[in-house]
Amino acid sequence: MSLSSSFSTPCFYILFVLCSVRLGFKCGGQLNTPTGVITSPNYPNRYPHSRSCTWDITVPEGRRVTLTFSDLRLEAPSSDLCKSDYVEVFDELYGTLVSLGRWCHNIEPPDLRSTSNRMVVVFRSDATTNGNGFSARWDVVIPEHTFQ
Ligand SMILES: [Ca+2]
Repeated sequence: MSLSSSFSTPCFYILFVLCSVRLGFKCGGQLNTPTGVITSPNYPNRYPHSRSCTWDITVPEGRRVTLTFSDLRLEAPSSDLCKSDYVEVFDELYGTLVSLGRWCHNIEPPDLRSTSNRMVVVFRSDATTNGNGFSARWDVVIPEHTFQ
């Protein structure tokens, strides 16, 4: 049996999906719990190449999201632009996602806070060189001031 024909069997496909999950090829997702931890695939071991993960955190209307990094060790960039491997965090402002910043190498982001009830975290790695990745915790908070 050739590799291509064995790959097309349902059994092989299920094994492929299970292995992909186990090896951290699947990442990101919709998150709606009040608190939790986001890590790069395979953390604290080295993350795989060519990954793109998006975590979309949504908390109840009127609440805010804080994000606190406890570790960040990504590939050192060749320039200061974080183009190879990076973590980028977005806030939703009037229905549009606005970047709060992009971080790479070992520069840990400051504690971040959304202005809405949604925060989006994106992790990207390119095809060469990796690191141990990152770990960050999000929490739901009640804003001190409400203008209603
Ligand atoms: Ca890389």
